[in-house]
Amino acid sequence: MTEIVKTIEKIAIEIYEAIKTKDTGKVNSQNKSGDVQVKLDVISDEIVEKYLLKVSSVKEIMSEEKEKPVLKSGGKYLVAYDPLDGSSLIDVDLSVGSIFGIYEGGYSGSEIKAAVYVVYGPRVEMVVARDVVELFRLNEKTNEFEFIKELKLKNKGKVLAPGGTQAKWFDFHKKMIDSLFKEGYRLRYSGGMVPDLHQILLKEGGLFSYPATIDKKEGKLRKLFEVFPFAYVYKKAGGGAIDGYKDLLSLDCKDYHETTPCFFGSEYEIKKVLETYKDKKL
Ligand code: AHM
Ligand code: MG
Repeated sequence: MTEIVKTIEKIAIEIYEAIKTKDTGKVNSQNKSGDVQVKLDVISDEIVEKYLLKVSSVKEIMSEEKEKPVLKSGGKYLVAYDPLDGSSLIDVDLSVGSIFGIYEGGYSGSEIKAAVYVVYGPRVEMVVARDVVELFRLNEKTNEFEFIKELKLKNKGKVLAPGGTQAKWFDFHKKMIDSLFKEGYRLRYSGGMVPDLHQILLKEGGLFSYPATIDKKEGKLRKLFEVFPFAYVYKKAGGGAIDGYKDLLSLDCKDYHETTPCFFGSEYEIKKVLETYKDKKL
């Protein structure tokens, strides 16, 4: 596992360099989820593949940008990753990130063994969740990631990151978000799940939601590359991660690119979501 984390450090440094120096334009293709790819999606995917396929403990890799996994010989870990999450924000110079879920045995919520994400912001930060959740920061002078602190969520936060198209929200979802704002929560939403979830984690509480909507009952965010890794991080940090009804890590995954509604937050806000959703049918 340490070998994988060390490799992700090298990947992060190279992707960050690409973000700073390469063309931020689009390519003429879509990925499996139908998203228009930017050149940096493709470049980042190539960087991750190049490094991870050399790691002896890795058995297989699966990218948000690929149709199916790439296998190698030996190893036991399956690494599912989103090489450049939030890439639609690349041209407006907002923070983006990379997300990695490390699985053993298969790709389901119960088989995730560790999660790592990297935020490319004014600073490059990496969060590693194993038994505990740890924050590291890139020292650009030495090109080393330095340990900063352990991350823990408090029982309740002050910020909300409510995703999805509001015109398509279910009424009960809208009422829940409105009532949280009436309690005094402030809006903190950039449209990149990595910086949005990073903010809530570092501010020690709050709620990120990407719900089922009238037109998309299965939400937008992908289980393997985005949802399970962040569910692992939030649960290990003492918070919760649910699909509205159930623990996200209790879900299976039948298709590599399957999506699910998702809510990540501290205990108080997750309880509110459960109370709101419990008797609602989508
Ligand atoms: P991406 O992997 O194509 O970048 O999509 C994931 C991103 C998340 O970072 C973010 O929370 C969500 O898509 C926002 O989507 P939208 O703007 O479509 O609501
Ligand atoms: Mg993504």
